[in-house]
Formats: sequence, structure tokens, C-alpha cells
Amino acid sequence: MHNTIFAGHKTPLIKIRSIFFCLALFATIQFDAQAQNKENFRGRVTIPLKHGSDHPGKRTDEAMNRWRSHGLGQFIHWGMYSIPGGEWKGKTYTGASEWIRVWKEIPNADYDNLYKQFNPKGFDAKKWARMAKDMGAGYMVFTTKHHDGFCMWPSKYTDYTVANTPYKKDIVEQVVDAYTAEGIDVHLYFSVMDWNQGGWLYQAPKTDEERAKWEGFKEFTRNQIFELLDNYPQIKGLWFDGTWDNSWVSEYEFAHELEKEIRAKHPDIIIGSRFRPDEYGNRQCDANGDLIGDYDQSWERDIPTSIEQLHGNDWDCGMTVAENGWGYTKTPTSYVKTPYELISMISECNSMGGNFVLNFGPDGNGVMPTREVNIANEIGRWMKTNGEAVRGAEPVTDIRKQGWGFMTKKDGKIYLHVYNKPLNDVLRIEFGRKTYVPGAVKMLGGAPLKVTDAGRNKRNSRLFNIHLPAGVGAGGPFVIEMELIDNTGENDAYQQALT
Ligand code: JFZ
Repeated sequence: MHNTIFAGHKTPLIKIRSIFFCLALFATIQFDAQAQNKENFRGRVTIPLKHGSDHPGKRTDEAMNRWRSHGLGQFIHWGMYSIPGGEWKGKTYTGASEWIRVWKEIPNADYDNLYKQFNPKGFDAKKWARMAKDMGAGYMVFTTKHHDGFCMWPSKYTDYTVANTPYKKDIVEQVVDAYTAEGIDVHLYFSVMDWNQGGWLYQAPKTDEERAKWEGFKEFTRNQIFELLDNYPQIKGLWFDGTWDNSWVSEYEFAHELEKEIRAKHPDIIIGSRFRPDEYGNRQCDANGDLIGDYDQSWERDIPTSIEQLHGNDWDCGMTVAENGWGYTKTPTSYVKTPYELISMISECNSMGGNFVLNFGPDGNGVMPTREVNIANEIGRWMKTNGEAVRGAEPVTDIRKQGWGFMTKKDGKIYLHVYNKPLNDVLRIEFGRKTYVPGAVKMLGGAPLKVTDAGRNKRNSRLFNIHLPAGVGAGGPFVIEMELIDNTGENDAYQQALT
């Protein structure tokens, strides 16, 4: 697999393998303790791991490049928790609505029978897919099974599925087909933790009886994952969750084997960092600090403050509309973000190379809440004009961060995503030591802009003033496109004084 998908690492890996081989030989002749530390191709000292990262650094194959280029995705949490919508017998649960089953106010048996009412007459996968397309999403993640264990597809490994609801039909199939038809890639969310399956444990099994149950659960999990891959081969990724408990964390070997099996069956598949731990119980990153899986899933409802925090890894930011809660909530109990705030997160994540994945929680009838439809419309309006600064755009790493917003780049152009418009309508761009001069500059979806040379500052950085037309930004955040002309050849020493 290294030689095909991770071709970028081919040469160093081969080199390292031979270095390791020599080291191993030497260590065997000497004594074992010598083999504890070794240097990897990044020139760091690492400890040998059997179940650590399979590919330190980014995957650079076509499937991963496509994933990275999306910039914006849609998450959908839909399941039996969408029926109560965060309320039970007139009381409101302040936790995440998809976790309502753990609330003492609702007996498990009541929750586990909600499926008997599930008949979402308002569900129309094509309508959801059109909404996502209009919003500008390149991919989506759909909950096939959340922690409650309910399967939105007719799994043959449990009765707790959509097939046994009044609705009967396969939801996952409809979602996969409708989104794929719109050209939107589908990733499937799957919770390993399963509150409905008797075999699920929080702690590693201790008794023979527990061990037998747990082995059964592992097989069940494996079967369900392969069932999803068999049923929906067009999917592009698996978004795993519910993997933090000690029971699963101690299954590093099984989980690693399972991941390899999944990749053997579906070589392009994209799997995040949440699926499996290393043999020391490290999650997301292994004991050497290398990311496990293809992208960093730990930036959930969170955005790094600088690109350095990402250590060169791919990443996604799953974001909720209210602060806490992914499933449908009749009455949000925490702050609800505005479209403006969410749009700025698209720019912010993309300026650091991450995909922003906005969550939607349809109600028990399959209908998207109006506040979320409005958000999708507002984002779509912005993306229509400015989406080219998001799709396929990359972070700008050689121009310092500027106070007015965020930057991305593509095809020799930089995009200035403006969120803090200067009161004097003059937007200053400061290039770093590697100097550029602007070529054509225009508003995305608008007219060319006048640019004047503002000289250099003490750091010798070249400065340019972009003159904004009066009233720009009244309709929301905007993006300026600037062609860059490389100017590094110019003699840039203008001030000799030492300070
Ligand atoms: C999990 C779920 O529990 C939640 O209901 C939702 O599905 C979300 C997408 O994933 O919640 C988590 C999981 C991991 C972290 C935070 C919330 N984390 O690593 O910070």
C-alpha cells in the first residue's frame, strides 16, 4: 500500500527500511535495549511501534487530494434521537440531543422503542442533496449508526434497524444515491460504541462470560462495517466515532488489522484519526506524535489558532449550529451561531488547509429545521460568489496573517477573505520577506480594484493598499482575488541602519 497510495514516501521508506534492517541486525548481535530508539526519515528519534501511524505525513493520492480540495462539507445526524428532539414529557434536556438516552428522565426501554414510531413522511434525500449542493458542499458525512445502536440501513446483524420501523426502507441507500447523483462525495459515520448491543463493554472484558460477549461484539462490528462497504461501494470514507472507551482502546491490534482489511477491500477509502489507538493507548496521534489515520479528527467544534498546531496533517472541523448537540433539537439550549459566524469559520479552516463540515439535524419526520435551511441558503449565497476561494484552495504560508481576515491561494492567485473591513476603506496587504507585487486585483463577483504601492516597512516587507469601493461589505463578508507576481529577484535592501 505504501508503494501505491503513499508514493510520496517511497524512497525515504525504503531507505529507512534498510537502515532499520541494519540497526536490527546490530541490535540483535549487541543487546536488546539498544533497539528501543531509532531515527525515522524526518530525522527524529522515534520508538518502534507495531500499531502506530501507517503513513506519517499527508497522503497525496488522488482520492485524498480530492477530499482536501472540498473545503466545505455537510454533516447530518439523523436517528431515533431526532424524534424526541431534546425533549421528553415536556422537559428539555440540556445535553446533546443525540445523547438523550443517557438522561435519567427517559427510561432506556422508552428510548429503545422509539423506532416503532419512525415513519418520516417528510424525508426526501434528493431535497437534502440539492440543499447541500446549493450550499456548496463537496462532501457529506451521514450517521449510519450513532451510539444508540440504531441502524439507518437494514443490517442483517441486528433487528434494531430501519427495516423494522413503519418506514421500512433503507435510508442510507437513499442518502448515498441522492448525494452521489449531485456529485457530492459520501462518507459514512459509524459509532463503534453501541448502547443497544449486549456485547458492548466500556472496560476491557474481565470474566470468561464478558470475553465471549466482547468477542461477539467485535465480530458484529466488523460485519457491520463490511456490510456498509458491500452495500454502498461508492462511498469515499468512513467517519468513525465512539472509540474512546478502554474496551476498544485495548483492542489496538484488532482495530489495526480491521483498518488494514478495510483498506485492502476499498484502497481509496479515507479514515480519520479516531478509529484506532496505538499499542500504548494513544489516540489520534501515536507515541511518536505521528497522526494515526488519514486526517486529524480532533478539531471537533474547534479551530486551531495557527497552522503550526496541525503539524502538517490533514484535518477536518466538524461544527454544530448550536454550541452543543448534533441531533435535531426542538429548542436549542446553547448559543446558536449566525450564518456570518459559520461562513467565517469556512474561511478560517480553509486558510489552514482544513475542511469545514457543518452539521445539520433533521427532525424525526426528515425535515430540516428552518433555521438550518436559512443557514444553508446564506452559506450557499456566499459560496456562489466566493466558493472558488474555498474549493481547491490552499493555505498561504509565506505571507503573514493579516488582521482583516484570512487568505487562501490557487493557481498563482491569492484570495483575501475580508471579515474586518478597515474603516478607511483601504485594505493593507503586507507581504513577507519573500516579496511579491500584485497583478490584477478584483472583488470576486465584482469589479477590478485600484491598488497603490505603499512602500516598505521596517521589516523590508512590501506594502500595498487596496482601495475598496464605498459600501463594499454591506451584504456580508467578501473576497478579493489578487494575482501574484513573484518579485523575489528585486534588491530589497533599502534601509541600512541597524536598530
Ligand atoms: C461524538 C459524539 O458523541 C457526538 O454525539 C457527535 O456524533 C460527534 C460528531 O462525535 O462526540 C465527540 C467525540 C469526540 C470529541 C468530542 C465530541 N472530541 O474528541 O473532542
